[in-house]
Amino acid sequence: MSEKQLTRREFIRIAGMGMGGLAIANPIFDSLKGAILAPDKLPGLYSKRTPTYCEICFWKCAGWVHTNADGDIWKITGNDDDPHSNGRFCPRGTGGVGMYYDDDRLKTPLLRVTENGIQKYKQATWDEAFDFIGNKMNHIRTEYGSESMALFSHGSGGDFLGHLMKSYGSDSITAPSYAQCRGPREVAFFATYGEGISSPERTDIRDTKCLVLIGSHLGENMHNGQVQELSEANGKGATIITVDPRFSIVAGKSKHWLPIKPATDIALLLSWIHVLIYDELYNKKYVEKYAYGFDQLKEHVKTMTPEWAYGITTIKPDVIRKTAKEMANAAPAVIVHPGRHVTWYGDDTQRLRAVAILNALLGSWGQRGGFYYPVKAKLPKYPHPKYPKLKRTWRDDLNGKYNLAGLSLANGFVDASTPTLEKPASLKGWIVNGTNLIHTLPEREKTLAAINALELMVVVDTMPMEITGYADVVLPECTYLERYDMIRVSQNREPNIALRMPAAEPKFDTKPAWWMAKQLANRLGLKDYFPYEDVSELLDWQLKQVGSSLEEMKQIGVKKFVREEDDMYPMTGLEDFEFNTNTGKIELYSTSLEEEGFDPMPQYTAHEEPQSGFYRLIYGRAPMHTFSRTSNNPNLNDLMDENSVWVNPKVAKEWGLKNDQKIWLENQDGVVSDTPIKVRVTERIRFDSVYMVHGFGHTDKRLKRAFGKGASDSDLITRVHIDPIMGGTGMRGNFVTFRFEGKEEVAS
Ligand SMILES: Nc1nc2c(c(=O)[nH]1)N[C@H]1C(S)=C(S)[C@@H](COP(=O)(O)OP(=O)(O)OC[C@H]3O[C@@H](n4cnc5c(=O)[nH]c(N)nc54)[C@H](O)[C@@H]3O)O[C@H]1N2
Ligand SMILES: Nc1nc2c(c(=O)[nH]1)N[C@H]1C(S)=C(S)[C@@H](COP(=O)(O)OP(=O)(O)OC[C@H]3O[C@@H](n4cnc5c(=O)[nH]c(N)nc54)[C@H](O)[C@@H]3O)O[C@H]1N2
Ligand code: SF4
Ligand SMILES: [Mo]
Repeated sequence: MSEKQLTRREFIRIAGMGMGGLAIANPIFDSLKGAILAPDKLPGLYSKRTPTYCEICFWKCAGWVHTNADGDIWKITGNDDDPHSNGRFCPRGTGGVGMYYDDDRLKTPLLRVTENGIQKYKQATWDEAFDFIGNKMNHIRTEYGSESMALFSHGSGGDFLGHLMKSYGSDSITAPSYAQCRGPREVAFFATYGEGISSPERTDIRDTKCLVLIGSHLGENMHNGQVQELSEANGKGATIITVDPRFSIVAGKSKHWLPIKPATDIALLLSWIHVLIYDELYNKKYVEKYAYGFDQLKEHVKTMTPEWAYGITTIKPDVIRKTAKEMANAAPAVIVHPGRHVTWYGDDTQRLRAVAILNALLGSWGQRGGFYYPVKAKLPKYPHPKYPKLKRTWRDDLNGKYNLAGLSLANGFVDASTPTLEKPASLKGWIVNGTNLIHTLPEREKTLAAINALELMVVVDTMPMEITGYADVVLPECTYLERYDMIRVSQNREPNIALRMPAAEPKFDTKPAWWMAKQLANRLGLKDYFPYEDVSELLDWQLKQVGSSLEEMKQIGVKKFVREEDDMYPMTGLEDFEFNTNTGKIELYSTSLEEEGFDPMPQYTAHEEPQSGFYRLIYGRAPMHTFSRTSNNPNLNDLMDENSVWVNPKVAKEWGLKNDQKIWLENQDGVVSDTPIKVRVTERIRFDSVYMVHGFGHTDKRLKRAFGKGASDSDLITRVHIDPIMGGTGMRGNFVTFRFEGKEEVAS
């Protein structure tokens, strides 16, 4: 659908969305037409459009913010030249306006004070806030070394705060998007191909003939370009195979839905590998040319037949064979999708290794319809003095573990901030920017214990989220619609860049992160690292280095460059290629894992099963929300204001549960959800599991719309299974039962 085909029917759908989201509640492809809005090109309605890229999720679609004659932000639409959005925003991005208008926003800096023995926040000026932080950070530097300050950041402001941290003398910078999200995938693909997947994923979905989704619920996982390509591929007749214990929206559009017993995917993957090899369905020439360790792999999976896997996964042998054949028939235009949030059961790197191996056998890596080779524009860094030398790095806190982790671990920082009997904490202060760690990190008790031991806790946020309640100082950031950030530079088929600039003045006494970082630098004697008055000078300088300018980007928003070489699918003609692995080959047998003492080829090991009366807690996304960040957004709250817990009818009958009945969930450790949740009785979930959307169950009363609505999976993830290879937190080994009474005070 392009804006030129905007029909009356779609127009009604669009209108319908604002009135209650009916379009979005429909199955995926209908919903996509309604949900991904075509840009409105009606002339004269808006007086101005300003370029931006979206901050409602990390797909970072580029678009236009439309303001009316009074300068009020009116709506946001996609930028036609943007490869992330192709001119269409998802419902969340469209609803981004609500973030700007949310009257619950943080409005001024806040300082924790104690009055008459009671701790509370007092409104502070920016100077007071920076003086406080500056003093504390100077103290931490002298007393413990600058490496003892850490930054947790998920979002654009991290560029500036990260630069501040490095200038101050710390590389303790982390994000939950690694060890709680895609870390195992990156490590597994790196071990296999010498390259990661990164974001936006390098999956060539638009040209694929067969897409295999393993727990990857595209369509509910609303990463825009990917979902559009899925829709396009489906329209061209691509086969979709979905492996999910839940009948997800995309499962409903799939030729094969494999309702796998949770936590057994490795067995299915190994049996697929078995079938491809022993039924000689794999791409022999490709494997001979590029792969290392085929004979060992063949031996390894010898007994891992579909019959073997059936006993583990509950997927019938003939279905396993049939689906393996489907993949082979489509090869090399086939994608066994690596997913994105993959920290499930602790053996996640090995599961993703099995996915990577399967793709290698099908010859899909480096071929059209499989995985392409992405490129990125190169923007030179703005010159600044050298960062100080570090006495220790984040890796030192891991005590020699997780050497294959490419990035730092947020959970590792929590451990390093918690003093034990054996040693004091090595991290003493946190700046937390754009991440609601209370809902984001599993094992909340650990996070709280770490926070409790800190000497300084600063939170930079736009909303009074739970994490802000633990800060010594809260710094209110203006929303992405009111600020500049760094130029978006991300991988894609063609190099491209996108600009975000303010479409309106910051509301209240809020400021952008670049300004905060610069002010703090002044307090810390680091002025020279921020040698500009306004960040627009930096952006203009950078843009001019690549033949553009701020002026030009303000007009076009997105600039594409020409891909210099024709090397998007380098394995098409079996050309020579040296992979960035120890052997220079695709490693079916991983020498780097072996060197670190891990299984060089994936093994299936059984995971704990729910006790009687308990069900595995699984979770995912809803198309109209992003994690916990959007639940209070007036526009998106209007579309969906609470989550529900999906319960199989058999289970519901056993417990006497009815649709819409409010219950509490209690986990294996006796922890009860802070808030109640409505029951949804549905065949779409297996009898051994329950499902809920992550991001609800807020307990901060300052979030007027979201407070007490639905429940949080995070309340119940008190147990994690750490991936021994890279330290990710497997979060799906928790089991819940139902309780009919709970904490009433939040239920109001
Ligand atoms: N239980 C459970 N835990 C999970 C997941 C799950 O599904 N279930 N998913 C995991 C995954 S995949 C990921 S990637 C992470 C995501 O983890 P987070 O990114 O921490 O997720 P959010 O809950 O959206 O928290 C975002 C915070 O940023 C704030 N914010 C939004 N916009 C801005 C801005 O412009 N500036 C600033 N300064 N702040 C802003 C929001 O108000 C909110 O407090 O969570 C992981 N943790
Ligand atoms: N609308 C929306 N879209 C988003 C986000 C958002 O917040 N909102 N967040 C984005 C981010 S950062 C990420 S990381 C992605 C995450 O999205 P994905 O990577 O697609 O998915 P997951 O969260 O890993 O998986 C959720 C699915 O896994 C299924 N599942 C649970 N257990 C198992 C199992 O043992 N085996 C199998 N095969 N399936 C299982 C669940 O039923 C559910 O359908 O979404 C992205 N897109
Ligand atoms: S996918 Fe949606 S929420 Fe994410 S960046 Fe794009 S428009 Fe924004
Ligand atoms: Mo994620």
